[in-house]
Amino acid sequence: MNQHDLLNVRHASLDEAKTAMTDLLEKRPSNYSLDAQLYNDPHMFRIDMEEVFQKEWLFVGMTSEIPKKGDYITVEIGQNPVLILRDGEGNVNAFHNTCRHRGSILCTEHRGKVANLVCPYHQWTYDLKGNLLFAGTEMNKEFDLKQHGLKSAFCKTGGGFIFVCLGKTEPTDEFDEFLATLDEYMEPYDVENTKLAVESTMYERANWKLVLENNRECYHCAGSHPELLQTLLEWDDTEDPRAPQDFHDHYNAQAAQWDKEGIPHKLKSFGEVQRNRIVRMPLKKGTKVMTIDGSSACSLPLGRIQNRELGSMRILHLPNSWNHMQSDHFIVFRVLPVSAQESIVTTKWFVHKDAVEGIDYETDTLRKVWDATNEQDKVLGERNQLGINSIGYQPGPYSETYEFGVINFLDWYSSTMQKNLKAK
Ligand code: 3BY
Ligand code: FES
Ligand code: FE
Repeated sequence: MNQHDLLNVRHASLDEAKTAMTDLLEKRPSNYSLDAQLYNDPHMFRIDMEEVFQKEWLFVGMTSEIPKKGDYITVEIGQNPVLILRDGEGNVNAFHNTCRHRGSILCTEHRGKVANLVCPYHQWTYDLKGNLLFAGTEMNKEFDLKQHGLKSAFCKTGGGFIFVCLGKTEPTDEFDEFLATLDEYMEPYDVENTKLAVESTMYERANWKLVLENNRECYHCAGSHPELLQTLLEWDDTEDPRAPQDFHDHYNAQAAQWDKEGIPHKLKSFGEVQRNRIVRMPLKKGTKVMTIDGSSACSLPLGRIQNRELGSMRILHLPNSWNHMQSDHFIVFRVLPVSAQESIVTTKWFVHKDAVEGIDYETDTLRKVWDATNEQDKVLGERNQLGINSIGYQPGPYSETYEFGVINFLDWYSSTMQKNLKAK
């Protein structure tokens, strides 16, 4: 436990912390930020990991990152290393990245390609479906290879997005409906024919909920995001009551064109408080994508897209992802908690698979706006954490017009947590 963790231990045991968590969530006013414990206490963090990150569907990556047999990515969900692997039949499967001999991790890189999975410790060898093929010649006679396959995790895909769930059972909410909608809304982008152009990994000294809360509102945009606001309109909904007539006229003109082209755009949300949400929002008039000057970032548009002015299709998946799909590239964001006050934010930019760096696109141009924005958001999240750690912090009110996305997020967190805690 580091110094920050020790300073914030408030409960003698995990059970005591669970009772306190239930009490805090039951009593919380829904339009106020949370009690400090929920942002910094190590027991509370452990409950977040057990009840949310080890039970709910999480976004991990895109299918086009592992296009061929044997391609894999790895991810750490708290202290659970997970392996996502394409098998010989083209299926994407997830396994715990831990050997059935003495537990070493198997794949040591974040991405790669294998014929079989060979443990680096004593070379036990598994096939692409996780079956143990070979365990040397020294195991005793009763040893049964079949009993020592890799442990799998639930894995589902939709519209090129890969989700995993580490729970014992799959959550049965509206997830399949969301996946089907992703298939429909992502069709124009032809994800299978995209490639990862570049990615960034940022370590942030902030609780994962602060990272999400910050993303769920644009109240802070005017004060912090000059690059993003070159192209982004701060409304998060085509029906946003704050938006002026100008915005509605601009949206209606673009939407009419999108309808002609068969480009899905209408808001779809899933779950009572928009756990999943998809909406295509126009960008500022005269801009095409989120570059500094709003011009195209790649000479090849994605998929069947011809109209460069498709705005940005925003896809939200609680608890750990938001995304921006545009005419010539898309950007996916993934948040993974590390400790009560540490998170990792991974951002990946995708372009058409035939696009050539230096000819069709410049990586610097592609990533500039969101590199700047991520850096600004990191600072905001870290400052927020510092203030919350103070004995002077008291939960404060959210604006219902500007911060409805934050209220929705915490409502989802609170109801999911209470449901999962009760289900024990
Ligand atoms: O663009 C985003 O991903 C979010 C939405 C509003 C504020 N934030 C920048
Ligand atoms: Fe994997 Fe020994 S721990 S082969
Ligand atoms: Fe921001």
